Formats: sequence, C-alpha cells, structure tokens
Amino acid sequence: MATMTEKIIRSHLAEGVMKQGEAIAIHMDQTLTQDATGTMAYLQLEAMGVDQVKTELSVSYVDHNTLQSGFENADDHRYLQSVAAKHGIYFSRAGNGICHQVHLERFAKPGKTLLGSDSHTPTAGGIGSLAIGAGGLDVACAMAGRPFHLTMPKVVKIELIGQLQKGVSSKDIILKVLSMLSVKGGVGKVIEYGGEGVKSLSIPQRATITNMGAELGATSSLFPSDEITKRFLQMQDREADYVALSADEDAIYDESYTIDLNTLEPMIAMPHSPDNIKTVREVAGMKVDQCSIGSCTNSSYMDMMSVASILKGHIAKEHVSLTVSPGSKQVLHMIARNGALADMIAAGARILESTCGPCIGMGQSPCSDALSLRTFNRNFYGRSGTLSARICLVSPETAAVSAITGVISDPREFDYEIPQEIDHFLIDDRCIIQPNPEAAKEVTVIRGPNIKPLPSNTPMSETVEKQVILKVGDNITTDHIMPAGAKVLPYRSNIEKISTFVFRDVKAGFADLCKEKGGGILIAGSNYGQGSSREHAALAPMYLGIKAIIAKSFARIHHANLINFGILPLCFINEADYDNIKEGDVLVISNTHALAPNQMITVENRTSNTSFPCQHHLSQLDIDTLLAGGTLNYIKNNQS
Ligand code: MIC
Ligand code: SF4
Repeated sequence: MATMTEKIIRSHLAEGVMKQGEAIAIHMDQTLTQDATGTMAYLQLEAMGVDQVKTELSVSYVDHNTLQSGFENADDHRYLQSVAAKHGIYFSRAGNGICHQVHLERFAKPGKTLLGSDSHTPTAGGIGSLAIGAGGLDVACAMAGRPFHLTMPKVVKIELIGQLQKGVSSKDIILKVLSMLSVKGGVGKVIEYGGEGVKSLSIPQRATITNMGAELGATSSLFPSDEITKRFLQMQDREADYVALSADEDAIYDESYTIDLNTLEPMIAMPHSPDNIKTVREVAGMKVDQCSIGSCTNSSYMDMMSVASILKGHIAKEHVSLTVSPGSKQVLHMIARNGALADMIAAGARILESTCGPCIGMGQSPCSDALSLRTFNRNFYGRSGTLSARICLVSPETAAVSAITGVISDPREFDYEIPQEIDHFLIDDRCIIQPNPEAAKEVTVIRGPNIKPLPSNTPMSETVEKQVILKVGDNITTDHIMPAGAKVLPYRSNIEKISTFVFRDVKAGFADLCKEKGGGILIAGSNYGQGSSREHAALAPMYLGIKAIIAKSFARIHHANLINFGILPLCFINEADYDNIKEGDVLVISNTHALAPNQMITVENRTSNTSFPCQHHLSQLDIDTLLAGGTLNYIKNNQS
C-alpha cells in the first residue's frame, strides 16, 4: 500500500520512523548546487574538513550570477571550479545551462534521492527522483555524508485524466494546481501525480510541473517512472539509469484531486503571486511590454521548438521586448543546428545565455509600470528588478503568441504547427568537468577578494531580550528578506556586504537599525520565508543580530535555514497576540536552555507588560543546534 514517496523514503531511511509528522532523516544519493548558493555551501564543506564528497554524485553548476559587471562573479566561478576539483565534485561551467535543466538531462535518476541548494531542485521529480531543495549548509552536510533531516511528509495525489489540447501546456496544469492549493497548500507534503493523463506528458513537461511544486511550498513533487521515462533516458544515452517506479494501486493518500486535461484552458498567474491565477481568456487583450521565455521551468528543447514554430515568419510587436533563454547548451546547440534559433532571431527575439537571467533579475528588468509575461515560476514583487512592473507567469505558447500580437493572447486562437518529436538528444558533456580524485591533492582552491570567511555565531543565551525591529504580514518571501538581482547577487560570498541589503524594499535602513539596537526580534504573519532556498535570508539576519522570529507559520526550507544559523523560530498560538505587538516593543524569551520538543514557551512583552504563549516545531536535534548557535557550531562541538 505504498506511495512512491514512501517507497523512496523507505529505501533511504537513516533515522526515525516513517510516521507522518515525525522527524526522520534520509540518505542523499546526489547533491547539486548553483553558484548563488554554492559558494556558501562549499565554504561550509571546507569548514567541516571533508576531503572527498561521500555522495554517489555531486554537481556544482554555474547559472545564476553570470552577468559579470565586476570581478566578483567571475571570482566566485573560479573558486567553485577549484573547490569542485579539490573535493570530487562535477563542475558544470557557465554556459552549460541551468542546473535543473542540465541535471534532468544528464544526471537525475528515478528512485534516487537528490538534495539541492535551490528550491526548484524538485524539478528532477519529473523523472521520478525524490528531489528536495534545502539551504547550502544542509547540502554541505549531505556531501559530507550526513543524512538529511525532514518531517515525514503527507502525500497528496493529483490524478490527471484526458489529454492536453493544442495550445494548452503542462505549465497550465501546474498553474491550475496553484489555483487549487495556493502557495501554502503544499507545505509539509509531497505531491504525486498519476492517472491516464500522465502517459501523454514527456519528461520535460512533467518537470515543469514538479519544478513549480516549489511554489506550492511542497517538500517535493513526483511523477512515476514509466515507459516515457525509459524513452527519455534512452534518448539521453542513459538507458542504464532506468528503474520503474509507481505507487501501489491501494496506496493511501492524505488528499486527492483530479484535473481533466481535456477541458483545461491556458492559465496565467497575475501579479504578484504564483497562485493569483486567472484564465488567459479572462485577461486577454491587455497590452504587453515584455515577453521572457526560459528559466528552469520552461526552457526544454520542445518548449523552444514550440516557441520557434509560433514565431516563424512573424515579428515581435514593436512595443514588446522578447527575450529567449534556452535552458541548456544541449537545447541551444540543437535549436542552433536545426534552424529553430534562426526563426527566433528573425522574429526579433533577444537571445540570452543558457542561464537563469531575467528570472533572478540578472538583467532584462522591464520598463516602469511594464506588463511582463514570463514563462518562469515566480512573480514576487520586485524580483524582476523593476518595482513598478507587473509580472505574470504563463506557458511558452502564451508568451510567444502574445509577443507577436502585443497583447495577452490565447494560443488556442493562433495557427501554428506542433513541432515534431525527436528520437535522440545531442549529447556533448565536454562542458561538465569530471573530478579526478588522483589529481585532487594537487589542486589549490582559488579565493578572490570577494570570497570572505564565514561569519560565526555565538551559542544562544539563556535569556533573549531584544526589541522588535520589524513587523511584517503574511507570505513574506525570501526575496523580500534578502533581495536578489544583478546588484546584490555578486555579494553572496561576502556576508558583511550583502547584509546591508536585508529587507531593502520593505524597511529602509533595516541593517543600520539592527546595528544601532544590537540586533533584535522579527514578527511575521503566516508562511514566512516562502520561495527560494537562499540561506542568506537567515545568515545575513543572523549577522545583523536577529535572535528570534515569531511568526504565524514558516515555509519549510526557511525554517530549516533559521535553525542552521541559530535563529529561534517560534509560532504564535493565538493570532490576536500577533495584532498586539508593535515595532519597538521589547520582548523577553527566558529559559531558552530548557526548551524541549512539543513544549510551549511564554514570551513576555516588557513594553506592554503582557505575555503570550508560543509553540515551536523543533526536534531535540533542532534545539541542540539552536543552543549551539547553529549547525556548524553543533558539528564542531560534537566531532569526536
Ligand atoms: C530563486 O529562484 O530564487 C533562486 C535564485 O534560484 C533561489 C536560490 C537563490 O536564492 O540563490 C532558489 O530558488 O532557491
Ligand atoms: Fe534560476 Fe529562476 Fe530557476 Fe531559480 S527559478 S533556478 S533563478 S531559473
């Protein structure tokens, strides 16, 4: 009676009992990092004194910080390349593609576990790998051979029936799921897909869906491994990696939903949240300023071929800036060879590198007040780099058609040819540098001036007495906490510098205020820290002296990152207590050394002379880690 999730967890279980809601730990077969989170992960791996990684496979990708407007990013790339060679890690060079796309093509395996320092790591769930996003420190621990701790998830089944109609794509399926479950709906859950409809979805189409499971807050998303999986692996010359995976007929799920693909329409996520969903038909006709196609969600070969087929013989409307970033060197090389790239260029598309690019605000920020249609996965406020822009998420077909018409348009009303299936991908792995254990000893790790030493934290004091520095509402993203974009990302390995940007667009002068007050406490609404896995959203506040965050609830990865860096995450029990706290109030959390699992804790508000109860979701290990001042301290203290 097992689900796919239970089957993979069972075969990788390292600690705990597979009972929903219980703390467990699983072995990780593979890890991946990208450059924006990787520098920290490898600095942490080095701090742990690990010589060669203990996983079956670890890959370091360079795909985020590729706009080199100063020496910083290039220095980071050089550090990453040398540290990979030193510790037995595959290195995917800048230009080779977006981590999730390349991992799906060349490395992800059904039935295996994968931990990645990027929230969209579950992309590999499209091929049947239990792939989880985490902070860089957790990934460093996995590379060091330590099991990954998580809560035994609930499992949700989404049954797909029917078949997608022309002009409707797998992006529309996941946007539909987001409209049903919301950005909080997946927290603590793995989403499994099944049903007849699955059989007509290719691996990249499945991966689009599992990729955006991150936007549901899900721990991961999984598709079965079947004949389609086998065929994809054959086409990538990786047939030997195939194993079958499916849920048992009588598997029990915590929730189930059905989506009829026959009647599904093109969907669109309106500003500023991936779950603010409408049908394209409802908003058709709105003037569009930018269309950006690509990102780890929609940059596969077939995505690009559909776009090229739509654009062929047309030209982007004069007021539309059209950008295309193919997801990998494999994809770009193939469309360059077969002429599809020429059709895009002829249509006025601005061809970008095979990297994240505009998705992470690395260039291509739209004009003021722009309406930008993007095939990406996140449309959080400010993420594009233009605060007044309105970002919408759509399928590649909707974006391409709208680029031609200049207004939001339904691709079902546009005449184009569906591209032909292929029977083999172009394989050329020369931009992936294999580690050579023999030569590792001779490798010198190269650190430019932008690679600063890791900041450390002190153990938690018995009593935390601090001012409330900031009070925020619901669904605060890690983009709010630690902005990305071309101006900030170059400082990912320089915590002192990057910490000056914390809450930049939420509260001006936040970092200075923290300095003036000697740190503080944050108050937040529900789903605090949703979105990206960037541990800088915990590490930089730690550096600024933030000791505790009291929220209505937390997003999974961010909660883990807070523990990793010694910031105490507490939850309100009564929502009214949230309303009664004001910025500037002095809060006192006493007896932290007596914290215990499943125990309430009372917080005193010294300013209003009141107190209120809080709960927490901390295991004994989490508590020990917090008291030590974070994971690195904990590991050091417990090294024999
Ligand atoms: C993102 O999509 O926000 C990122 C950039 O890929 C992040 C990681 C990061 O902040 O570096 C993610 O999703 O985890
Ligand atoms: Fe890159 Fe965007 Fe994917 Fe994050 S979501 S990995 S920034 S393409």
